[in-house]
Amino acid sequence: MFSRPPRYVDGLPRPGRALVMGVLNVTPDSFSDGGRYLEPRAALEHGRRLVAEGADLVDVGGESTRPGAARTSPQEETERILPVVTGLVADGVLVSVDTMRATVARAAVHAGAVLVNDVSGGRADPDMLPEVARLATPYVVMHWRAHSHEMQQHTAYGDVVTDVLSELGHQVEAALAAGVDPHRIVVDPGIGFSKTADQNWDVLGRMERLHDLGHPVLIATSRKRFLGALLADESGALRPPDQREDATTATSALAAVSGAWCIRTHSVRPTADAVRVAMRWAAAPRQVEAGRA
Ligand code: PMM
Repeated sequence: MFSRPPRYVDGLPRPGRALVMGVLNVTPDSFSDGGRYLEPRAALEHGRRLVAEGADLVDVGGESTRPGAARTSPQEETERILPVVTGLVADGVLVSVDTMRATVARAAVHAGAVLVNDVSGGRADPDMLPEVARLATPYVVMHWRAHSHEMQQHTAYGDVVTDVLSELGHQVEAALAAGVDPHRIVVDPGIGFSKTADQNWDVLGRMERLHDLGHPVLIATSRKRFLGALLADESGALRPPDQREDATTATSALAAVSGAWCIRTHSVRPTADAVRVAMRWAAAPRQVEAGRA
């Protein structure tokens, strides 16, 4: 039997279901929405739309992490996200910042962001963990092996689930050692990061094991390539990102019923519906009540 994860993160909402995090990439090159929201006004409008559709948090990112992506300069990354973070915070939106850089995290938190989502889980920037400890914000530690331009060269595992748990466990230990509050740490297995399609499915299929780390779990499968591969046509051509929505809804429901604390998604409305379905499904009594057999 697996243990259930902690259900809450200090300082964030507790709606009694998985939280829904809407993705807002202020980048020219993200794999599914790159270039659409580079203009701050378009980004703000989209952020508001995500909230109207049911996002509990909006995750604002200024650097693409798609496989093969080159890095953005820290200044450029900050300039992309700051007007968007500031605008959404002014509207009362709970904003998360998707960054691997301490300086960008600090600027966003000073502008009102309430969560730092670091896909490198403290590994890309040595200043990140002490900075998050000082900022005292909730922090997503994602399993990470290498930067985007080379991450798919780092997919060698013994047993992928055991290795991801162990490596993620070390990243969490480093965060704790730097002074990050244990009640503010979230873990994420990094679906699509240094993992083949089959390895992503192995991690998802056994995602309850992640609860053994003792922290709430965030899952982000939205529109990712392994869904495109599963749904490839007869010639082997991947299903394109904008036609992976139903698959994303299915993985969101399964992740929520498996105890995910938060689902990160581009398509908020179906994911928000899926987590409600999952919650209701999981709430059904486990035993037949007397007299109803
Ligand atoms: N994936 C992407 C970006 N940020 N953050 C977390 N915590 N987990 C993820 O798997 C993750 C992430 C991939 O890029 P996208 O923004 O285009 O989905």
